[in-house]
Amino acid sequence: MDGYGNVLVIGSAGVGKSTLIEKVLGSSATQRSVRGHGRIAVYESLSIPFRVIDAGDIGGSCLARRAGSKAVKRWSKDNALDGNSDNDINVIWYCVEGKSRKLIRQQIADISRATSLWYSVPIIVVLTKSYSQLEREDNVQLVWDACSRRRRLRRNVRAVIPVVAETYQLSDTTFVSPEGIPQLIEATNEAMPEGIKAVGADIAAFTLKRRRAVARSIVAASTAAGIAVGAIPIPISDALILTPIETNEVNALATLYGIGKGSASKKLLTTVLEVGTVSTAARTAISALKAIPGLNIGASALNAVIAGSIVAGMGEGTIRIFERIYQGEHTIDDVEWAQKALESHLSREFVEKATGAIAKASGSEVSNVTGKEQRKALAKLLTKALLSGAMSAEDASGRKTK
Ligand SMILES: Nc1nc2c(ncn2[C@@H]2O[C@H](COP(=O)(O)OP(=O)(O)OP(=O)(O)O)[C@@H](O)[C@H]2O)c(=O)[nH]1
Ligand SMILES: [Mg+2]
Repeated sequence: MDGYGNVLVIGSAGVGKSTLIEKVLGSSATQRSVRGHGRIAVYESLSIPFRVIDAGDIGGSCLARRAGSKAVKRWSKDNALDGNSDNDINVIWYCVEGKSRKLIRQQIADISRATSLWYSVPIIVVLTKSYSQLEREDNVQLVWDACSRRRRLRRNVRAVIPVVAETYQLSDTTFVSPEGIPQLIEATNEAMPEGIKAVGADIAAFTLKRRRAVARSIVAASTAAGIAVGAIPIPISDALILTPIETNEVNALATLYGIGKGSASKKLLTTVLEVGTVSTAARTAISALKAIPGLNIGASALNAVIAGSIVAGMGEGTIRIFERIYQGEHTIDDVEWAQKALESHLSREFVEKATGAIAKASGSEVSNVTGKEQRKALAKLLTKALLSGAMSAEDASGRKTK
């Protein structure tokens, strides 16, 4: 591909470079094997206007740095020999683990050295694994402070972005949602030289796709949480038991689609939540699901699957609403429209799909296993049935085994 910008990813072993790249480029990314220098990997995706080059751990020891920069140089040269003109590094993602302040301080000290070869290339500092929401702001400030003391970094560091590339599970029912990927794509495009920059509309279309993938992983994690809560043997008389999970789900989706915390959006969010918890639509959906005849699964599995369905249906309906607001087709003041849209989603299409999924759940793949295994199988089945469109298994599962 010609006319492409190149992003070089630098960071110590295990900071999360591969995970980050995978989530930015999506499952359609192809990895090009790089001639003669196995340690660097080059990723391309048709739907993103830049190449991503994973140089491995070149921030750490002097030796690693030398080997790494040599490999990147060789790549540039080979690329030029192949007749490609776009072999310059245009932007650097410097990855630092955002989990501990001590680590951040240490790794920031290395930025200068690790990037010295690319003297005037813009740098985006990515705080990977930024699981603690409370610390994100302080950590970003910490990085800016550290960079402001060095002239080259002051000039080159363009953005500091806390990222959670994939869902981080805290317990069966709580998790940290992915965050920061769309911001990273936008900031990267912003930092590209003028001739390479993608036009606004292209980037918007691309981040919309990435947002959708992130949204679905939020809903998938919420659904799994709903299943875990539903499996606890207390009767679900109404959907109230799911309120904390749905609140978390809706808030995470709102953040993802840039729906703020002001009073206007508060009304929208409250309304959306009411539809999913106390509304007639939610109750009717639950009774409809409970009334499916001839199910061959135990009471606790049935409760679990109903709870999961409601959370998944809510999530899918909410994504549709937030996407349309994000695209400017509606505003956050269109509360009545949102309410109707979600109610109609929960009452027709959803019940139909969920009924199919639940009937399937009484089949062997779910009823042959118990406990955690069963909950996992249920989560897989529900996200597959209830989240529309082309959601890849990777997007749905959140955690990928390596
Ligand atoms: N839940 C979660 N796990 C993450 C995230 N980022 C990284 N990890 C985990 O951290 C570990 C290391 O991540 P990698 O992406 O392999 O790190 P890397 O920088 O490519 O590591 P090397 O290739 O060895 O240098 C893996 O087990 C990842 O699953 C994240 O955002 N969320
Ligand atoms: Mg890796």
